[in-house]
Amino acid sequence: MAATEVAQSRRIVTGIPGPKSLAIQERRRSAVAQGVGSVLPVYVERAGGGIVEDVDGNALIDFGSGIAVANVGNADPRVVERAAEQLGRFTHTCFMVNPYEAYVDVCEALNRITPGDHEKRSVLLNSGAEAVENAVKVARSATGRQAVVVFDHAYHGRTNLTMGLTAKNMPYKQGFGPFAGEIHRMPMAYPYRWPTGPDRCGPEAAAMVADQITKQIGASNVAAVVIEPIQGEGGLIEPGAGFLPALAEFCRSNGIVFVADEVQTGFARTGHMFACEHEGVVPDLVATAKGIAGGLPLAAVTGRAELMDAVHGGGLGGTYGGNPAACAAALATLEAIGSDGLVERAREIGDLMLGRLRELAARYEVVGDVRGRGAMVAIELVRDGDRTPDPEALAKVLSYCHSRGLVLLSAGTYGNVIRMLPPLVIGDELLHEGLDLLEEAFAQL
Ligand code: PLZ
Repeated sequence: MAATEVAQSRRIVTGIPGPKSLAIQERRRSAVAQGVGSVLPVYVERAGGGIVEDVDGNALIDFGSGIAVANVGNADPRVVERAAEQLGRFTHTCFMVNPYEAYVDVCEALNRITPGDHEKRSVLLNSGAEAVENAVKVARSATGRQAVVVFDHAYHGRTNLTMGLTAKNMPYKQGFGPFAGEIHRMPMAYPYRWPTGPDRCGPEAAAMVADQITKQIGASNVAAVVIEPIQGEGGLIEPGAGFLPALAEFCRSNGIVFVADEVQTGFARTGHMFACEHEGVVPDLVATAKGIAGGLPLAAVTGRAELMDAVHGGGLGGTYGGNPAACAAALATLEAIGSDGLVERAREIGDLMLGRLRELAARYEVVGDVRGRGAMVAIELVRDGDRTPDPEALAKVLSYCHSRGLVLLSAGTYGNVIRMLPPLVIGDELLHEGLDLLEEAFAQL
């Protein structure tokens, strides 16, 4: 059965996880390193549209997209066909040995669709972490400077450099140091938790950051400022209005490379092709991955030609970067985003979800904040009538939803944010049904 034929309805026929999943889970215990977690250990048989089907015949509603990857849906037939055609011709030659056209096609497409109409270049890689790490390499090489500025609540990956860039210790960093030097962390413009309120958050945070960079590091020592235009793992934090433009301007006037980590926000997810567009920010370098290739591993750094081309020949690369099947999948994915109108669809999804979540917030005090853009939305759970994070309530809500067949993710430095990232091809009925389950979960609390 092709993924397009996956029936678009929830179906629960066993306990969650069911007996077949539990049997695999048992084998997993003695085969897979236990450091690797799984949010909802039902083992997948097929997936398509807004549904993930497991080996026991359960059909779950997908509010995760494999962490913002399956934006065009799982196993989209156009993506599958294009990748399969490529696999049938050759699987790998290494672009650094014998290059191929699809790599160039993907770079041309990225150069065209990323913000700004300046001359650009791209390099293709395998993962989001690798993209962020290469953006830092480019920035350091082009500026001759070393310092990198990142933010509270940031997530940039699990390699040594990107662990250092990431804010949260558990589970990402604990015991894995020492970390790379010259990484400087700044306050984040977090509207819900800004002491003087959300309206003053953006400008005040920008002024603080500019002051701290100047006083503590020296602006002329900073190679790059790296930021997620909406923080994902850190709790889906949309920076206070004006923060990103002010930061970009500070970078411009100090010769600092402004790097947007669009790994989670990219490719129509937020109702723009890239989240930076929301405030008209044009980054010098953009790191992308996840949604770029419909589920195949691919990542990229795209940016100003003079920065990208400052790196010496042979300075960038990797054996698998820009694998031909992943490139073919990316080309089909980018076409699908356009022809299916997924940027607009992401906005519709956001309107529908935010509307219902605000109703929820009005009824339940535990819902402290509702936020997000497009199909990247979240609620932050708090207790005691103030903003004390409530990770226990989150655990209960997630467990209720998981057991009834809704794939739902958590996030947040304090583990108290429920994050929703449905595939952009999900239908309204499934969205409503998923939100009904969420509502039930709050009623049960
Ligand atoms: N930058 C903004 O969101 C990956 C990580 C899940 P990789 N986010 C999901 C986990 O626990 O490992 C991410 C991101 C942002 C970089 C990355 C890293 O992307 O493809 O996982 O390396």
